[in-house]
Amino acid sequence: MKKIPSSEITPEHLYHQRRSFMTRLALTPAALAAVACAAPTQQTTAATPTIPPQALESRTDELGDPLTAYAAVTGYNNFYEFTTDKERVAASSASFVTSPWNVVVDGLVAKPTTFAIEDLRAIQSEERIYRLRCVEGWSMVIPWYGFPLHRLLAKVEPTSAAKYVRFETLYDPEQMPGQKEPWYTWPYAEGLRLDEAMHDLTLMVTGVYGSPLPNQNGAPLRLAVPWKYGFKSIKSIVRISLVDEQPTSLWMAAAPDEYGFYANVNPRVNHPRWSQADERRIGELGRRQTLMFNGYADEVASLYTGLDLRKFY
Ligand SMILES: Nc1nc2c(c(=O)[nH]1)N[C@H]1C(S)=C(S)[C@@H](COP(=O)(O)O)O[C@H]1N2
Ligand SMILES: [Mo]
Repeated sequence: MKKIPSSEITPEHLYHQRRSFMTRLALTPAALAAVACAAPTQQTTAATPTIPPQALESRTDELGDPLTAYAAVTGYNNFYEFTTDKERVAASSASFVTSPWNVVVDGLVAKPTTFAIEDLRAIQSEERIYRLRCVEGWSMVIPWYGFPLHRLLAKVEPTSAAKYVRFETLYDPEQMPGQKEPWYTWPYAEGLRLDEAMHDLTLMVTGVYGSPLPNQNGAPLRLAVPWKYGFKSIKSIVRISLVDEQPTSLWMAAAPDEYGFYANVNPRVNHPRWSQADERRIGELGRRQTLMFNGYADEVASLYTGLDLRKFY
């Protein structure tokens, strides 16, 4: 298999912007002007952490890999609701309002409930150092803080008809100017099979690096599914629904041939436009081999026994 140098890879958003160029041309000049003016520049107002994050950077994950620098974790982000420029997400999301915040958990459950974010923060939580592997070919090691999703699902009691979990990000184009861009189906949505959602590694994240989650990382509540590509880790969640049909994620809707429902990190199944065999760990020179299930195979491979991972990518 021929490897494509990373410099030749078109970032996913540019590619889709090109593909959707006709849609964009259909906009009126006034609408185009509004889109162009929609991304305000804000000063980042980082909350003062109790522990300086740099004091925590010397730690490692269970493979002995060092944490990615705090500056990169909070300064190089994907959050298309704000901007597709990774280095500007922090500034563009600085004034995003995340309080008050409610999360609806509904669908095929015995006890549908609307939780205030404070109720979710009260669920027994812990720090988890996870690798995040973006589908674009870079990765980070991030110390999240949060609770396994199964602790929340236990409170609402999924019925026997529930087969999947669907997650949805806030829809608020005034605050999230990216949602005015027509080439994606907003709000951002993601999904997991119920057994994936119940797995203890599946974390609902409320903090990072010893502090509450900053806006750019998906405040006040985001998902972390460490054996899947980063795009599954949906940010700023307002709804979690138990459903009986496989949810369609924003990425599946945008390009079904490129982004499947499973999105398990797999060095043997390439993206149609680039190799997934290796990755650039942010802060390191050179590239690393990508590990099957992002290094979590011992924990999760059994979820996929008998599943053709080329077909169900
Ligand atoms: N709502 C929403 N969630 C999202 C995204 C997004 O654009 N919008 N980007 C995803 C992608 S592609 C990645 S790699 C991770 C990045 O998380 P981080 O910025 O906290 O590292 O967030 C994921 N969650
Ligand atoms: Mo990503």
